Amino acid sequence: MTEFKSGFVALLGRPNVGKSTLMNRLVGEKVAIMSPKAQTTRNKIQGVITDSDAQIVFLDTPGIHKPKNDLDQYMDKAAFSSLNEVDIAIYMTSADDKIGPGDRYILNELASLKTPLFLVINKIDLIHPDDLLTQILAFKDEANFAEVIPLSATQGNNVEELMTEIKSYLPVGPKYYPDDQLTDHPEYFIVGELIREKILEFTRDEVPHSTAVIVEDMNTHQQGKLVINAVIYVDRDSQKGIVIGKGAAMLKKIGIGARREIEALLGEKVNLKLQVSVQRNWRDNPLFLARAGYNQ
Ligand code: GDP
Ligand code: MG
Ligand code: K
Repeated sequence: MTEFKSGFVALLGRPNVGKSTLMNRLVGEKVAIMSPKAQTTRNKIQGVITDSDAQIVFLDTPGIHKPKNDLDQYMDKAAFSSLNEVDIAIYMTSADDKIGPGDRYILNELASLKTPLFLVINKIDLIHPDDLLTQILAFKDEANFAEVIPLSATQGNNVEELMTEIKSYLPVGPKYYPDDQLTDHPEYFIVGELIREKILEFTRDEVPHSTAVIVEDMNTHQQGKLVINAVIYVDRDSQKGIVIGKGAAMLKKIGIGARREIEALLGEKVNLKLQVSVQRNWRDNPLFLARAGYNQ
């Protein structure tokens, strides 16, 4: 019997190389939610795969995959250094894109990582195999890749191979997320993120970074609606005031916006019940972070 493995995988790459498509294929539609908004400084979970022998948590690392022409934005050292804390970093490109200065810059930055770096060349269905070889050779000189995996996220070619390679690099480890949250109810975390995204969208700058959302339960139905209880945690009383708003107007707005997205995600009517609670310095509280599903 092999030991259970688990770990964190950062998925990097320029827009449109197919990161979301790959996530959808690997994890399933429900879990691979992409936010159109710029994210906070925290790593954002893109998806979690739990099977009988491993749990893989895919993270999106904001601040790295910025548009090519915006080289200054790549200089986000904090984002790069967070890559030292993951188990595998994957740099994804598209087979029909030539290697460019943006790729070179980012790969040069990644060179100092201790983390194993995979190159995933997506969209191989779009090119001739000979051109794939040219691509691989062009990239190979730019970094010391632990693995190079060409695949097609839409067709599914070689996606299993990627999974096998990821697993072979993961350490033996625990399930970070309990089964009931991620196999039966992968929605818990994602629903929390959808609520947090609405807070991000509607409140002032200081608030979103101080906010965590924990979905307490989403098991019962009342009057044909799924009842979801969630708690929004903030650092300070003043932030609680902002999130609730005058006459609870802000909380209502957050609730309505989030409910729409949750209903679209789950495909059913939802009664979303939100509470706001002050939890001072929650970012320094490992138990709280684990419960909220954040790894830092
Ligand atoms: P992201 O910005 O990196 O998340 O990219 P998306 O997943 O949104 O994909 C961008 C576009 O590329 C979409 O139109 C996808 O359908 C397409 N795409 C993704 N993977 C493949 C692939 O393997 N082959 C082809 N032909 N198109 C793909
Ligand atoms: Mg995407
Ligand atoms: K959350």
